[in-house]
Amino acid sequence: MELKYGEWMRYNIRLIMCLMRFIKLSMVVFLIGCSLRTFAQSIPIVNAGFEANVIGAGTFQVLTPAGWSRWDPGLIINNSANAVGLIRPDLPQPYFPAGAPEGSQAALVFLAGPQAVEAGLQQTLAATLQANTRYRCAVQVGNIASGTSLPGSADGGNVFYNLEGFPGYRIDVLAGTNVAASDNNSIGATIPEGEFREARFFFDTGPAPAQLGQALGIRLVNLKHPGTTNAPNIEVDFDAVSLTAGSIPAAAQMGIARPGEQTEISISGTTGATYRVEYADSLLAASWSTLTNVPMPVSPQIVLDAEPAGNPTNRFYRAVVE
Ligand SMILES: [Ca+2]
Ligand SMILES: [Ca+2]
Repeated sequence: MELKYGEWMRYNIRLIMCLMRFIKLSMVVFLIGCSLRTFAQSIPIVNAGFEANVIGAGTFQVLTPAGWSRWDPGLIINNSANAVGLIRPDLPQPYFPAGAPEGSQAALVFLAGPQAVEAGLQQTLAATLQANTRYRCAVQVGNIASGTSLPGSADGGNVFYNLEGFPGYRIDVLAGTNVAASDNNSIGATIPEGEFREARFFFDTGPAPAQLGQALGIRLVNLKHPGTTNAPNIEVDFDAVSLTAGSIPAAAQMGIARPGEQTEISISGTTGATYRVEYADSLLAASWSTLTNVPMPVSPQIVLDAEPAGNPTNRFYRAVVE
């Protein structure tokens, strides 16, 4: 299952709770409860930040990072044209001018050979798939920029690489040998050359998932989408891999009152979750504004909204699980 953010919104908007008309303001207020994400516990991942094998400052090395193994269905990794390894962009260099997003190092999957076959890294975790659980996965994905290698790198240094373009990535969460959920390059086109961006997605399990009790796993893939001579689409980099598990939060239950010049909104939800209260002047608004984030140590919680500027005739509220 793959859900992009916009799809989460459509999927999770579940109920319109309340409609009240305030004669004084000629203001119609709607409340909507919806859920997007949940609080959660972190699942241990060995060497999740690729810092365990310390390599020379500013260099890259060809190796299989500790705790990880190769994902190589086409048997193309030869430690030359196609390789996995580490990069340490902690000196001035063109590859990632801002360095690694976590620690000093990131993983690399370099596929410069002619084979149109994916490859990458994977790890089987100690944790197993549970029922009635929301799993959330987040990974920093890097689009390396062209540059010349520093001395001490696997190639000896002073070698120029044309790394323009981006070959695409996929992140799989595994349950046994099955893929439970994936992010198939959803942000690939948005990562600038020389930068990282966080890819994240979630999935829920039902009361009796087919892979119940089987080991979870993470797979980080370079899709090897073909490029051009000028932009050959060679390398994807990964860092800060995380997977969390938590209860599936309930949609917010909302109520409303108008005791004075402020609108009083009550929110009931899952204890431990945080709900983001948003508003808009139209239910069809392209974007909603954040009123406040509401932690839920106990339920319900009350938030206030002052009389809106500009005297709008309608205001809609919704609560989203943060
Ligand atoms: Ca790192
Ligand atoms: Ca690139």
